[in-house]
Amino acid sequence: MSETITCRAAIAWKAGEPLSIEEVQVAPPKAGEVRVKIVATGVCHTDAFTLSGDDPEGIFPAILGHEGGGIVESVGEGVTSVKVGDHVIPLYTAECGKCKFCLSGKTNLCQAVRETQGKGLMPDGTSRFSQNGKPIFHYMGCSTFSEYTVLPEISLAKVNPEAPLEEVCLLGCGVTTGMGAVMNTAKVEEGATVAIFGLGGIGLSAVIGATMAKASRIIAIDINESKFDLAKQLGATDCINPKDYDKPIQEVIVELTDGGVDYSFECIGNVDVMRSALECCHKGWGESVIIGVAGAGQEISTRPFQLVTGRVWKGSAFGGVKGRSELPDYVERYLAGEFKLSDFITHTMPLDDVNEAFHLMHEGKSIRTVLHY
Ligand code: NAD
Ligand code: AHE
Ligand code: ZN
Ligand code: ZN
Repeated sequence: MSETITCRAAIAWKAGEPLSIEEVQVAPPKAGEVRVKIVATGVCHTDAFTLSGDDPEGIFPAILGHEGGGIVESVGEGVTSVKVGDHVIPLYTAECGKCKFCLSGKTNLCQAVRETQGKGLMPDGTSRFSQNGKPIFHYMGCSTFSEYTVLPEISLAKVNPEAPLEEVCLLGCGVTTGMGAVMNTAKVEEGATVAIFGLGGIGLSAVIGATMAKASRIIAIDINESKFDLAKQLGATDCINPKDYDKPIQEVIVELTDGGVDYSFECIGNVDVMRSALECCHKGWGESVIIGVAGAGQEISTRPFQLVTGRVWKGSAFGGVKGRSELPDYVERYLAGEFKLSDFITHTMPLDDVNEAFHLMHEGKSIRTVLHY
């Protein structure tokens, strides 16, 4: 049986306050659990969203971070699918293979540990994190802003150890989400027209997905034009800044595309843009996928006629990807050179500088910052 580890972690004590790097205690993994030494983690906009206080599930004090890569340090009783030394990617969407959701074959949203995860706790209803005896909450079941973290076995994807964790950590959220939304959720087909709203880590990954799907036109939309170069490099055919027009962006796109796009993706978390993304879709068949996460109390709206006349509104979590059975193959495809991750890593820094990573994100200066431990 392993011992409690004291290590450094970034603690979110309160909504809206900077994280604080402090020592925490990480208890040994219980039955069915695994303790992981985090090697690197990306910083996703969802971390900032929860820290802002807008997340209805936000709970403090907590250790944020959910886009990590690490190495198994110890395993609890009964754990069989991973062993000490394995390289793993933490999953905020577990895959138990047994629950109604897993068995349905229709969704990646395994619910086996979702309820306790949403309360910042492990499946037994307690936390493995504490500081001088006072519990600190987990976050999205991952808490990768800590040198060590504990996850349920079913929340770990075992990946090829040849893959650099400093890069494939991005497959723990952003890149898989964007690519998966295009390929699994929308199932964009060759020749289709696509509009992607928001060119952060998620939107640019959706551009990669659309390029791989051989979409004929990939319209990339952002109010920050510094994102356009990389979008074009990844395959965007048109880059549009809504601020350049004096009419709604959906009208601009409908005109550009002879009636609207076949597929659109909202990768921002702005409910007004979600409406634009739906309404820029082609009558009769256009599908819009919401990926962005909107704050507590916010709601989407459109004229029901938009749906009556054949447009479809969908959402996608983690790109519809089943983490344990499908994520290892994303790592293999990355290793085979099918797509690059280094393009996304605009900044790397130690965990100590996590607040700078948030600052760069809010300033629109980063795509992804990767924190090293
Ligand atoms: P990001 O901050 O890196 O990128 C957001 C981009 O949107 C920026 O380039 C910004 O300039 C642009 N933008 C902001 N307002 C805009 C507007 N009005 N019109 C056009 N562009 C605008 O964020 P990210 O990490 O790429 O995450 C994007 C969203 O996806 C967030 O809401 C995040 O919480 C969510 N997300 C969802 C999932 C999921 O599984 N559904 C997974 C990861 C992230
Ligand atoms: N807690 C929020 C919702 C947050 C949310 O939608 N999370 C996405 C992943 S974002 C990753 O960067 C997700 O997968 N949701 C599905 C799930 O089960 O959480 C709220 O509104 O309560
Ligand atoms: Zn994320
Ligand atoms: Zn399940």
